[in-house]
Amino acid sequence: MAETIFSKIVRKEIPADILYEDNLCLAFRDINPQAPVHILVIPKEPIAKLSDIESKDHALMGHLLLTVKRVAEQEGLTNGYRVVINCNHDGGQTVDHLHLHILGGRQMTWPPG
Ligand code: DGP
Repeated sequence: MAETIFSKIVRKEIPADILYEDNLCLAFRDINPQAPVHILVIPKEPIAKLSDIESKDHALMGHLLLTVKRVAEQEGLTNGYRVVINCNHDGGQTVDHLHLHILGGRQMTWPPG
């Protein structure tokens, strides 16, 4: 897949406000926050989008969700939060490196735009 800005963040070639890191993933604050707390959780492996994951990725996907829970707790989102994965063009995805948005710190509304 084509290189994205998120691969550069993984390699620490550009700065990001990193909140959690392990051998599989990274969590950092979104540069354009849509809520008081807006964090992105990404796999270090550059999977482009959700529709590209395969059976071999099932443990990684579970790890990403457990990381969402860990980081949300770390951020004190005890009242809840929203997790969003935008997939491909119609999903509103703008960076072609799989990422989970954690949005919190305010009441979310439904339906999303
Ligand atoms: P999406 O629309 O789901 O592809 O979301 C991409 C998000 O990535 C968007 O909310 C803004 C964020 N973003 C884009 N470039 C950067 C960057 O260089 N640093 C950080 N921290 N976030 C970025």
